[in-house]
Amino acid sequence: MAKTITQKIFEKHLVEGKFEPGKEIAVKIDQTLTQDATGTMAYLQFEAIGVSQVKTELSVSYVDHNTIQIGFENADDHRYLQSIADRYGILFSQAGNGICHQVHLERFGKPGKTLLGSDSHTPTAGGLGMIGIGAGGLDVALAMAGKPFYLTCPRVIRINLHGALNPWVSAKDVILKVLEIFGTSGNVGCVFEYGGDGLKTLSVPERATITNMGTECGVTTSVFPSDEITREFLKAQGREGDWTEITADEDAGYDRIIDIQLDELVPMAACPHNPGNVKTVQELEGMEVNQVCIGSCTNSSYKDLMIVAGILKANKKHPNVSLIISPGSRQVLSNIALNGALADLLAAGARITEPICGFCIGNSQSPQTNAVSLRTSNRNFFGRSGTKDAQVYLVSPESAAAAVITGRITDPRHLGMEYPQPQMPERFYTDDSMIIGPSLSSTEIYRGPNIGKPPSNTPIPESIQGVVTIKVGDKITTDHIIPAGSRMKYRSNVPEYSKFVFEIEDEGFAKRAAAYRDSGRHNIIVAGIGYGQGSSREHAAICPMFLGVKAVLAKSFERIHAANLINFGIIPLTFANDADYEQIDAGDEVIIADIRGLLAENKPLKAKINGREVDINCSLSDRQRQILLAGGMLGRG
Ligand code: MIC
Ligand code: SF4
Repeated sequence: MAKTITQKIFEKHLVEGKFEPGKEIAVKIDQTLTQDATGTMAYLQFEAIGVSQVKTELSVSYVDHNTIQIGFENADDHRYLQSIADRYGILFSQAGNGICHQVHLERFGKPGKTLLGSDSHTPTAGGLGMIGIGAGGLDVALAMAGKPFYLTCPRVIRINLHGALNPWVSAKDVILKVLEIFGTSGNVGCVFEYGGDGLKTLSVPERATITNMGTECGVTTSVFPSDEITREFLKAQGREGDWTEITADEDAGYDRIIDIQLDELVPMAACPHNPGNVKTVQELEGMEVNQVCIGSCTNSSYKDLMIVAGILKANKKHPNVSLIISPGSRQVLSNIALNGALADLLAAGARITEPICGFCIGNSQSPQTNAVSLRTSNRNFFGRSGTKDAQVYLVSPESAAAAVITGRITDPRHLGMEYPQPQMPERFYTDDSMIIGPSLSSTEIYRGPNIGKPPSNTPIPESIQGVVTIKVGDKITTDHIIPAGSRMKYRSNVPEYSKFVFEIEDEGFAKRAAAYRDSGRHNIIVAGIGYGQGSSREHAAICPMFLGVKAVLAKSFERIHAANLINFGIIPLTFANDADYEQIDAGDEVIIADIRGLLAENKPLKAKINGREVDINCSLSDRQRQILLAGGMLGRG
């Protein structure tokens, strides 16, 4: 039978189940990655599991998110992570070595392998022909302990790219087009698999820009074939030996096929406050711009920065624009330093940061009041820049650089200059000295005062008796649920971090929820479609759990967040009739009688909300129901 790339890789890794879309399967994980903001909790959980060494082929712990280090908390976490890596057999990529996804692509990704990462943009690795999946830290901890990863077997959507991009149009415009077609919700349980004659015009980092932002559509992952272009990239990294060819069979069947003509694409922008609000740059032309941020884990590769340097060479930034550039990795930064492009960026007026997440997660470079900020990163959620009033537009490096010069949103095709076509080095300058190998000795684990214990839940109660503590709308992101930015330094300290749950939606939430919890009532969150979009941060489940949230009743959930809720014993419920959402208000009393018994027997559920009967669903596998009944994964022992 003819097979897709997705099916081929999944089937090679199947531990339980068959490749039947919609059914739960378990797969073997070859590689894992963690980053520091999710990693401390993941390793606390890994320690609690109690194995002596990681069981994967490769596990890498990156430090790239919390590197601002105001106060002792971040540095203490880094020391903790380094000592854990040393003891348990994990490679440790130190702060300053680069953003996890970019470094992983450069140094470790291998076609045909599976990668599970405690970061939602782990699908970046799909640019190399591997299956990279984002998950909560606990799932990654389990994978490091040698356990399989459970997921719904995906439906595969083929996206054929035809022709070639015109000058000034690039990979970011391709994925923004894909976002325009698919939106940011309703794609749970799918994989985007790319094909078509246009692939031969796209390098691995360009492909990785596309797979990186597939995450914004909510798909399980995105994957490209591994071909001669993949081989060339690995060769330039000194890793040709890691190459294998992976292609889809000619007649492979897909759930849906989409065709995109690359030469018809134009510069695009995702408008505030969602990556799915796509317009053409031309439609926005002329809008004054205050800040331009280039980099993050997407569009921060050597080629991206060389194009920007080519555009800005012999130009100065507009005086009213603050220009921030965050290279994706120390490798990228070193290569542009060695070839002189860094000097061109500095001469144009760029502020170069270390290769970290930085501006992308709002823990530095927040823009001025009411700013228009153009960014090449992947998320423009409300409040994510660190200010509540910024209008963030996501664009390509070309469109970003054009605005740097003019001070206004500008279609880069209107700059009237020649499109820079940088030569790719045959061999990148590489230096892995900031990736520390483990000694596997009985290293003492360093625990600073910021590091608490991994919290766990109590088993699901007989009945739920509580209150709708908050009612929120559609597409609530994990940034709404628990902000990152300046609050992210409390990732290892759940009681402290929990004070900020729903901070940007409703400042009173945390206190109210804690008071209900302390008076013995359960907290219930009511939400619209796509609840939990965005990051993999399991704190969006752990902190509500700490505040006594027992269930979320939503029209629909996004994949990673739903899994995190289950892992921490919070029941993800959906409306049988979405219209009931309208009848519910914050403060309504909720009773779900005998929920424990009904869940155990997989029987239909009913809630009584403000005295009205509401039909609700809890569509889970047997395994998931068992986890929930135990109060989450850690409750299962
Ligand atoms: C993000 O882009 O939102 C993050 C910060 O990388 C998160 C992980 C986290 O919250 O630590 C993600 O994408 O998973
Ligand atoms: Fe870091 Fe931003 Fe990428 Fe998340 S999306 S990993 S915060 S650069």
